Amino acid sequence: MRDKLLAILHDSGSSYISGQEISDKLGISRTAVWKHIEELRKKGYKINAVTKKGYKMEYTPNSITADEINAYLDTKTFGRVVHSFDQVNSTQIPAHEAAREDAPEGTIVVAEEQLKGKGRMGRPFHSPKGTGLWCSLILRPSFPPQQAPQLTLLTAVAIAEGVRKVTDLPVDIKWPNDLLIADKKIAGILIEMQSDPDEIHAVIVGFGLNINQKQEDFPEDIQSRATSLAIAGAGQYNRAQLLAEILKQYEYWYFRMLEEGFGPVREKWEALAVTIGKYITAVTTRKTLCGLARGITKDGVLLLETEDGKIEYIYSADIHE
Ligand code: BT5
Repeated sequence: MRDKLLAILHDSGSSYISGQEISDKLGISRTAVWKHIEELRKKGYKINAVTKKGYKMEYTPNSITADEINAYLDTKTFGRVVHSFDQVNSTQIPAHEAAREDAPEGTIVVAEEQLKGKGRMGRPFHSPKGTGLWCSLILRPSFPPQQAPQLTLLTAVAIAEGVRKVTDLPVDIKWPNDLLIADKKIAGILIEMQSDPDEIHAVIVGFGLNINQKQEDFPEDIQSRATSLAIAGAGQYNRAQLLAEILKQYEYWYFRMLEEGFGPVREKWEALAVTIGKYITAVTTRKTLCGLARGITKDGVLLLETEDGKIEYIYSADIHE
C-alpha cells in the first residue's frame, strides 16, 4: 500500500493532491491515508499537508527500498521481489543464497553500500553509501550455459536504455561489460552462474551504476577514468526511478531474446556500442592482441582483425584504445 501511495505522491509532482482523492485511488479511509503518510514521514520523507489542498511531497530520501522501487516499477516480474540491505560485502552473495533457495526469476538484491563490491577477476568495485545502484538480478534462462555471455551484452543494453530514458544522457557501451559517458566508466557488469555443464540453474547479474557521486568521491586510482550521472548531467538523480526503468528495459529485452534469439539485442547493442570500428588492444588472460574491432558474432563474441588480416575471436578481455 505504501508503494502505491508513494507512486501517487510522485505522480502529482509539485501539485497538492487531496486526502479524499488519495483515499479513493487506494480504496482506504482518509484516516488510513493519514497513518501511511505518518509512516513515510518517520522514514525521512517530507510531506506537506495543507487544509483544503491536501498533500504534497517535498523531499524523498532517495533510498533504494522495496517501497521506493515499487512506486516507479512498471514490470511483470523483474524487481517484484526485492531484498534490500543497508550494507553488504557484495550484493552477489545474498543473491547467490536467494537463488539457491529458489528465489523467482526477476528477484533483485540491492544495497545502499557494498564494502567489498567486486568486479571481474577479483578486482574491486567501489560502491560507496547512498550514491549509486549496487544491484544483483536473478535470472533463470532456459538456454544452455554457453549462451550466458550474451546476457552481459543484454545487461549493457538495458542499463544504457534505462539511463537514456530517465536522464537523456548519451551512455555508450564498451565491449563487453562497461558503460561509458564521455569515455569514462559509469557502470560495470559482472555475470555469475549456478549451473551444470548443460543446464543453467540461475544467473546472477551484478551491475553497479554511479549516480550521485562527485568526482572527488572516487578513489584516486580511478578518478580520471570514472564518472557518475550527476557529474555528466545536471543535479542529483533518483536512484529508485533509474533502477525501475532499467528493470523495465531489462524485462523487455530479456523476454524478447528468449522468444526471438539474440538478433534484436545484438542489433540494439551495436547501435549503442563505441567499441566497434575502432583500433583497440584486447588483453585476455592468455595474450594481448591489437587490431580493428570488426563487430560481434551472432553470439556476442568480439571479432578482432589483427594487422596480418587474421580474424581473432575474443570471448573475454579488457579493452584499451
Ligand atoms: C566490473 O568489473 O566493472 C563489474 C562491476 C560489477 C559491480 C556490481 S555492483 C553489484 C554487484 N555486486 C558486486 O559485488 N559486484 C556487482 P571490471 O570490468 O573488472 O572493472 C573493475 C574495474 O573498474 C576496477 O579495477 C576499477 O579500475 C574500476 N572501478 C572500480 N569501481 C568503479 C566505479 N565505481 N566506477 C567506475 N570504475 C570503477
